[in-house]
Amino acid sequence: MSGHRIASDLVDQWNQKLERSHRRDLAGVSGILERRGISIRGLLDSLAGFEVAVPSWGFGQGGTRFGRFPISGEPVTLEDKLFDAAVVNDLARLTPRVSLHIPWDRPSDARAIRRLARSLGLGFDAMNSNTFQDQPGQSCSYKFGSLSHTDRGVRRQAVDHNVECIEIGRELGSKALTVWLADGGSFPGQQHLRRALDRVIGSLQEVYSALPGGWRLFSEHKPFEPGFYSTVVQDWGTSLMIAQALGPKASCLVDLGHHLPNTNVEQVVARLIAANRLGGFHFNDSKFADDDLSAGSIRPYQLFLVFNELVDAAADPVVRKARPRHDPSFMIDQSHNLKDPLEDVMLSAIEIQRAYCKALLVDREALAGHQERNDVVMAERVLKQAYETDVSPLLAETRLRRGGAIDPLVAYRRSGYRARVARERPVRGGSSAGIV
Ligand SMILES: [Mn+2]
Repeated sequence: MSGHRIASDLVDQWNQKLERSHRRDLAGVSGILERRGISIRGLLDSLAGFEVAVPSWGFGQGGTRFGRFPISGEPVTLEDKLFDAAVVNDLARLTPRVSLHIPWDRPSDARAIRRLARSLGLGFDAMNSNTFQDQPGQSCSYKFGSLSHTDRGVRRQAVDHNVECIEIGRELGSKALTVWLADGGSFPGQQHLRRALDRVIGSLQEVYSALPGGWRLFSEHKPFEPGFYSTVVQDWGTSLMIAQALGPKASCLVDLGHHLPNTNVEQVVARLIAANRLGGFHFNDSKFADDDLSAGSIRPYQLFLVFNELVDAAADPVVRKARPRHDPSFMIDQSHNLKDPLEDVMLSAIEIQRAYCKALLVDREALAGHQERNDVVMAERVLKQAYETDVSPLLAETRLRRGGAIDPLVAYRRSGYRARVARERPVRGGSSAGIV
């Protein structure tokens, strides 16, 4: 276990060097926004309440199915991952919760892990089950499915695993379970399309009945891979059918990369809000399919438009009155071969916060008026004006007020953290990190 943190007095020293230019930049954007009638104080208050959860599996170097190129100092244990998560949160002050994956992160002593996390200023977000890989010693194989399997024994094993994830999560203080299934087929005729879904719903009803009070179950869809012909939970429509069949504690999780090319993801989000079943997000970005690239790296405008729907819904009295309460969870789910994972998670969280901040700048009254009058150009201009505003100084100010770094990337690199943990953590093998 590598118990390093970045000393707060070092962060203060680096902040002092940057503070004068930061103040000038903040005054610049504040002037622009005040002329538009936007309250800087209100904006900073909204930003202060915004958080994103980080994935425990995002701190190791990811891979593709062709290979993995480990970097030095990768976390080996769950404790290592928590220390890495603490560094990200200490610098960016945006990611105080970690989303765990079972069995990759099964704690040997859940109470000790919870204590360690608390001492690092961290808590736990949704638990993620795994029935897409066979684990050593398990009696049944998931080769032909898990919760949808034709064999009752396989379904039983997959249900028991999900219930175990809930039990571990309860000990850690988590409040949600995310279920993503690799179940599906690669050839026509392999699977009865309707019965496969019936079996998934039946199995999930058993998992649902094991949810403690205050817990939520997120159903995550994905159009293809590993099944290349039919996936059982392939889109938001099927995911919504599942959530509605289960009950009010079940809702849909939107992984931004889990859509076919050119899908209007912000409209999917709007539909799930309308059905009052938007449970949360897995943020990432993609060019072609489920590429798991850094959030905001390929389609930042799409990310902004997703947040535009969320900010709009948060202010809508109809949505506010809905029960269960509209309160989506924000989580990062990404990994790849090239970047330092710690830097990638930190910068991605900031890109997500940036999209949220820009969505807060949208003049909703003006937009509604242009929509009513069918003034296409002016309506688009309202969105573009918000999107094109450089909000970086506002994000830096939010970090600074919470005790973080004005420039977290430079602070991280100057800290020498990666080199320090590289000396202490053994090099991991080349196996795939596994990304869902
Ligand atoms: Mn995901």
